[in-house]
Amino acid sequence: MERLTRSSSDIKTPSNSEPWWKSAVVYQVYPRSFADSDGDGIGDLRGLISKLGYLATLGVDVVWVSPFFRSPQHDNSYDISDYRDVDPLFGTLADSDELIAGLHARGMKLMMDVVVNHTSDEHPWFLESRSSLDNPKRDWYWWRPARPGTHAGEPGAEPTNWVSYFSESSWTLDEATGEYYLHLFSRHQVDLNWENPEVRQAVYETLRWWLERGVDGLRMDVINMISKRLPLEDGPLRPGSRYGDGTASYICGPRIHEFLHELDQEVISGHDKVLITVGEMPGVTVEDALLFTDPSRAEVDMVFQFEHVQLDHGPGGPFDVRPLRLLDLKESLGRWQLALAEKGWSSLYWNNHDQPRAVSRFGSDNPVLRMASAKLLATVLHLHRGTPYIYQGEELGMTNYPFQSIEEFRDIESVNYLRHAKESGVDEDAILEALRHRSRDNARTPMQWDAGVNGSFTTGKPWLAINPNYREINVEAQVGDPDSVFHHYRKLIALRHELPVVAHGDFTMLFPGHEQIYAFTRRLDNQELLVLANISSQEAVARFNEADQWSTSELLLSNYPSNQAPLAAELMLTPWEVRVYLRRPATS
Ligand code: TEU
Repeated sequence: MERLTRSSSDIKTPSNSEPWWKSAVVYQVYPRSFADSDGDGIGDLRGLISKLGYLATLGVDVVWVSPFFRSPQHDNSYDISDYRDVDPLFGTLADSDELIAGLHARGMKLMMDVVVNHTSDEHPWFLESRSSLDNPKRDWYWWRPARPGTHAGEPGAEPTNWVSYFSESSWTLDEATGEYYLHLFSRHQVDLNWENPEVRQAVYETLRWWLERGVDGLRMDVINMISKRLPLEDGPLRPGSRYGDGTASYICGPRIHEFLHELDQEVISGHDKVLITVGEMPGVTVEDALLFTDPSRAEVDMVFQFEHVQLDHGPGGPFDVRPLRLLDLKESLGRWQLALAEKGWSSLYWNNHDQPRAVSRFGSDNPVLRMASAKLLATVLHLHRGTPYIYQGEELGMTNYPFQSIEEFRDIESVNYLRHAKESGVDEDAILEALRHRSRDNARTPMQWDAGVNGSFTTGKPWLAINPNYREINVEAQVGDPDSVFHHYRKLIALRHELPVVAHGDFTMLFPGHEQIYAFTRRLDNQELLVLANISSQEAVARFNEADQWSTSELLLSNYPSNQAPLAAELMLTPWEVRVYLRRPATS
C-alpha cells in the first residue's frame, strides 16, 4: 500500500496553517549498515534505493540519510573531505539523484545530514589553511600557538585544556607551522571558524547546491557548537583527568542564534518548498530549545536534545554507566513537553546511530519481553507531541550486540575510549562492560533483512558483524506477521497521519510520581487520547480516578490484544503492557 505523492502540501501557501512536518515521521538510515548492493560488505546508496519500497510500506514521510559524502571515513563520513561528491564506497552523485527521485516518486522526502561544524583534515580548505601561516584560508579554522611559557608539543602546551568528545585533547599540533588546530571531535575533524563570513558563505553555497538537487530537509550535526566564546579559555578540570571541560566555550555560544538565523535566511526561507530542519544539539537546555524553535525567530524547526539520553550517564560521560530511573525519564520528557507546548516544536527519539539500542536500554531484550517492550517504547514515544524519528532496525526491535571482546569495536569513539581507559589503568573487563552498554557500534551492526547468510545485508563480509539474533529478528519475518513490532510501528505512523490529536493535541502527564507507569493524555478540541504504559518487568497497579470518564472510549491500540480489561479505578497492567484509548465527542 503506497501513498500518493503529497506534493501539494509542500508548496508554500498562506492557507497551510500547520507545516507538514508536524504530522510527519522521519526514518534514519545509516547507509554503511543498511543494504549493500555490490558485495564489498559496506552498505551503499544503490542498496538503499533497492529498499525504498520497504520504507514506503512502513509509511514514513522523510528519510534522513547519515552522511554519504566523500570522506577518509575516520568517523564514517562525519569527517567530510568533499561536500559536493558522494564517497565511492557509497556510490556516485548520479546514485544520489536517483535516490532523491525514487523517494519523491513514492511520496517521501530526503533529509540530508549536514556536517559543517567541522571538515575532514583532508578537505582542500584545511589543506590550504595548514599550508602556511599567511594562507588566505588560515583563518577558516581555529589556529592557536602553544600556551605561553610552554614549548609546542610538550604535554600541557595545548592552547586550552579542553578534552575532545573522543577522549583526547581538543588540539593537535601541526608541526609544519608550529601551531595547534582545534577539533572538538577527532583530530581528523577540524572545527571551522564560523566567525569568518567567507566560511559561512561557503557553507551556504554548498547547502543551496544540494537543495537544488532536490533535497527536502537538513539535519545539522552538532550545530549548536559552531559559535565559540572568545577568547578561547580553559574549562574546569575533569575529576581524575589532566583535561578540562570546554563546553562553556562552545555549547550555544554567543552568536549561535545569529548564525542559525542567517543560515535560515540564506538557505531555507527563500526556498520554494517548505523544508524540514533539525539541529543536533548536545547540551542544549530547554530554554535555548524554545528560542531555537520559535517560528518567529526563523532558526530551525526542531532540535535533537540530549537530556533524556544522558540520564543513565554518570559524571564521567557516556561510558560511566548508571541505572536509569523511570521517574527521571518522565520528569525530563514531561518538562520538555511542557516547555515547548505553546511555541516551538520537539523532535522525539530513543535511538540513532550514536545511541545503544532502545530495547536493550529502556526496554527489555529478554526474548519473552522484547517484543512487548519494543511496542511499548514505540507507542509512548510516537504519541508524545513532536516529530518522531525511527532509527533503522528500531521498527524490528533490534537489540544491542553481544560483544565478547574489546577487539570487536570499530567506532572511533569506542576505540579511542578503549585506548585512553587502558592507558589510565582501567581493568579490561570493566572497559568491555561499559562498551557493551554504550558503544555506538550497538546501533551500527547491519540491518537484518531476512534469515539468510548475514541477514542478506551483503553477499560479502560485513564491515561490522551482524547480530546473531538476525535469524529471529528480521524484516522478512515481521512484514509477514501482523502482530510484529514492524506492524505496530506502521499503525503508529498511520495514526499520526489520520488523527489530528496525535500531531497537534496538547500533552498532560499522569501519575508523575509512579515508579513503573508512564501515562499521559493528549487532547485536541473534543478528541482525547489516553496512553497507559507499564515500563517495567513487574505487574503495575495504579488508582485511576478518571476511569468513569473513559468508560465510553475505544481501545485504539495495545500490545497484549487478548487483554481487553476495561478501564477500572484499580488499574492493573501486565509487564510492558501499553494501551491507548481514544475518546471522541458523543454523537447526538
Ligand atoms: O554526534 C555528536 C555527539 O555529541 C556524539 O558524538 C555523542 O556525544 C556521542 O556519540 C555519545 O556517545 C554527531 C554525530 O551524530 C556523530 O556520529 C559524530 O561522530 C559527531 O557528531 C561528530 O561529527
